[in-house]
Amino acid sequence: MSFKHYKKQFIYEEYAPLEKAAFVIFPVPYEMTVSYGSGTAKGPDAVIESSLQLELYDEEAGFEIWKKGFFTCEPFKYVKNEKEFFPKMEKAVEELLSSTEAFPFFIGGEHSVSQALIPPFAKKYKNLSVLHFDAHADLRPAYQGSAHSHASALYPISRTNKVVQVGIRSIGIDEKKFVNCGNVKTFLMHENLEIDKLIKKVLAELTDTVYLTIDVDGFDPSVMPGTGTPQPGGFGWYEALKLFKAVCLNKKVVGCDVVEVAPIKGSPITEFNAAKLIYRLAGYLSK
Ligand SMILES: [Mn+2]
Repeated sequence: MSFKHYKKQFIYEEYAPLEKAAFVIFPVPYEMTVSYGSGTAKGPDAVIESSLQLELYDEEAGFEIWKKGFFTCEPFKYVKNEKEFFPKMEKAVEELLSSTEAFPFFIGGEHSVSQALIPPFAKKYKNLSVLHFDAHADLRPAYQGSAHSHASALYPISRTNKVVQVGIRSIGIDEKKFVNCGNVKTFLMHENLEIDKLIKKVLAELTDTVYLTIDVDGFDPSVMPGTGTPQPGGFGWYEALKLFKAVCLNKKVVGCDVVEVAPIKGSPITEFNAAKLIYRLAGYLSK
């Protein structure tokens, strides 16, 4: 499989060729098991289009991050068939990891896509841990008849790899038994409101090599209102950035997904903020 350049480009029209790019943007507009609000299939394009409104200069990084090279791939073909989608997506990620050293940002799509995104990283990197930023624990073995539900996003990888959860403020009684059990460390939001203390604990729990999965509903809905199943009381913008920066500077972060952006017509806050988040993370990763 060759990775073709998408006609829409993240941040700047002058894209770097894949072999020179420091970052790959991989849109994954998969939407299948949404339980309430729909629209995550439109998330990747909305984020990419919003990125064109960002300043090329990042005021925190102090330089124009786009010059590191962002290669935007064609979106992974949206197949409305779980049995077909997940193995194909996983294979595509494996191929991406073997064809480039560039850091991948996957843009969802619903959170279940992480089930296909993370295993190739777990194969490539020994002792990979996952930082799971989310309002929901997503630890159900299956939900509404599907093991590939957004509510099951982290269950498979949590059977084999360390998963550290932050922002969690919605857990079903049926998934409670998987919380703080085995490989799973869960920092409930209401018990961890002091960000500096939380950061120390998170760094102590993560292994040296980390995959970052960001469900935008981990943020407070005032920051990311456009998402399928919002919950009150999430991370503020600067709190979350402080956490992500600490992880990027102290660990080897090898991949990231930003999922569950469901654009609201007439209010582009969520996709704008998600685009800024990706650009800012790229700055932290350019250290
Ligand atoms: Mn969630």
